[in-house]
Amino acid sequence: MTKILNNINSPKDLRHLTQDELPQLAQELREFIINIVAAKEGHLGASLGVVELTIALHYVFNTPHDQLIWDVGHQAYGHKILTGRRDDFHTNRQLGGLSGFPKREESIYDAFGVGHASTSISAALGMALASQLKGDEEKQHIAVIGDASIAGGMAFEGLNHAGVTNANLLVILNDNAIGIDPSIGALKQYLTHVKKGTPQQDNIFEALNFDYSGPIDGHDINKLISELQRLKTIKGPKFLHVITTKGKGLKQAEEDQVKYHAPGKFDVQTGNVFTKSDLIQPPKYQDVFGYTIVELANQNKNIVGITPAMPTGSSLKYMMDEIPERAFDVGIAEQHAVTLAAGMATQGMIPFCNIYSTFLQRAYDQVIHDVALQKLPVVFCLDRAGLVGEDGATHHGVFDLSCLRCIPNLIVFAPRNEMELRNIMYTAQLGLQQPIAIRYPRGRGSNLDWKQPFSKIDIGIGVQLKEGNKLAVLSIGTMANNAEDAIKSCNKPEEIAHYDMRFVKPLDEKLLHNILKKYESVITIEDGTIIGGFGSAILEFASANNYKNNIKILGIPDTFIEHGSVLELQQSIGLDSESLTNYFNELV
Ligand SMILES: Cc1ncc(C[n+]2csc(CCOP(=O)(O)OP(=O)(O)O)c2C)c(N)n1
Repeated sequence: MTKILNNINSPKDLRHLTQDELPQLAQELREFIINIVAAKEGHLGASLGVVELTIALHYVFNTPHDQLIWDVGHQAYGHKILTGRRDDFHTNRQLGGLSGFPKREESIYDAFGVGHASTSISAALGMALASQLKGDEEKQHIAVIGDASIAGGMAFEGLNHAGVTNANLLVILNDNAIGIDPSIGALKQYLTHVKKGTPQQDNIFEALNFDYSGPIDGHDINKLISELQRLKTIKGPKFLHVITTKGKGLKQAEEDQVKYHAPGKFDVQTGNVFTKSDLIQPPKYQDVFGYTIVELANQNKNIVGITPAMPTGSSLKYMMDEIPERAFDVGIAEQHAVTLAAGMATQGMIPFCNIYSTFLQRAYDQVIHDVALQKLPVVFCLDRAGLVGEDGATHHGVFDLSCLRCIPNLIVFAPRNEMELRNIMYTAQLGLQQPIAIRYPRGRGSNLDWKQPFSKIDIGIGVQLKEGNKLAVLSIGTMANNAEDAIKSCNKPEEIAHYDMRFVKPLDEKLLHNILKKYESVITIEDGTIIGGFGSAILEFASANNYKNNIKILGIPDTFIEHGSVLELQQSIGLDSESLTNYFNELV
């Protein structure tokens, strides 16, 4: 039997199908997604859950003229495949291939670039108001947002504004009761009541002036189509509540929704994930954080843990399981997470606020205004710092060092290995009088023997890792490993000294004076932006102290880095150890 999907090269082709053919197409689309994600990795459960919704939306609406915005965008694989990217989809998330998220540059069907949550309503409303200003009353603007993302602050801000406009906006709530981990909060409880048909309060969305309909079964294509057709004729802000199952169509993905959010490679026939043995591998940094906070919190009753919607990803889950009363998942609410931590710190608690580096960007003013300005001792643990690989430009944690370095009162530290992460966490809860940001990368360290007894780290003190007489390499964080490997492979390793400065702020000034007096040539290496980052700090120090050394800064150039493996991306900007070796060889 020829596949319907093979003939769908754009939504136009889709609109030529009869409604009866659509369930078959849904089946094929699911299989297509499963086959490719099984082999190539990526996000799975969210896209499987919206297969019918995706087909119905492109069937009913006149995309790309009508604007379809996916919140977060990790659920948009079906959308990509139906909008002319089927044959390229096997390149998803690879270097030079399709992005794992909607991206305006990639397709005219990707109305808005996404990756971070809770943006879709504001963006769609902006488009709808623009259409109105241009006198276009017919154009449709649709935001599809999940139940976890709609609880994010900006989504509420968008709803609040939309409700007092008559913009042609349709918000579709894709309610599967789960984000990456189960959704949390009073709104989730409310939605659960609505689903059971026992609304205890007035309808929240009606109260905000939306024309509310639902909840409807998001896997019933015919129902979806007739409801979307009806909504298309209604003016003003509309809200459709759709119930779906994350992972729909793959048994394991429905049953273990957390694991199958992004399962890695799996067996298409059985659905089972291929497991890599953890026994012989060093731990992931996130697990070092997770185990260590439990260990510390068991000894120190003032420690609390906070995560905005990433219990599994951050491994705060270990503390949530073991000490639930002191570990908080606050939902996709980075701003709230930071100010909540600030509030707790005023009362003598020691909050460990774990946020992915890229998502901390959402809470920048809270770090400045609510934490640093008041010198509150919040411990920020910033996971996924540096290049994160396949998630790409929306997710690289490369701005943190430069963004945080300019904030008074804030200590900025980057561990070069697992022990350093443990020890700085230990140090941070001993009674710091100011906030600290600890940024560490995605993935595994290199140390099997990481669980050593704690020892205190002196704030603002760097270390010399290797002696040398001609060139000084100053690294920060896990770039120490690249530098170390690079030096070993150099023609004259004995001429290169290596320092792990550890603290971007405060700088180890005594050590820096020694370095700048001894070495004419200095290279700084960081996996953060060159502009304003660690190397900049060294240059500023040298300039302020009238040193005339030859200082070269290696780091992330002034451009957004796309997706690919971390090694490939490092190679593309000369931060891998081989490129570093070549660079060092030219200087010694
Ligand atoms: C600002 C921000 N914080 C955290 C994340 C990480 N994240 C990606 S998807 C996701 C869950 C989204 O769940 P939901 O909105 O219910 O959408 P669904 O997966 O059901 O489509 C989270 C927390 C993010 N992308 N952006």
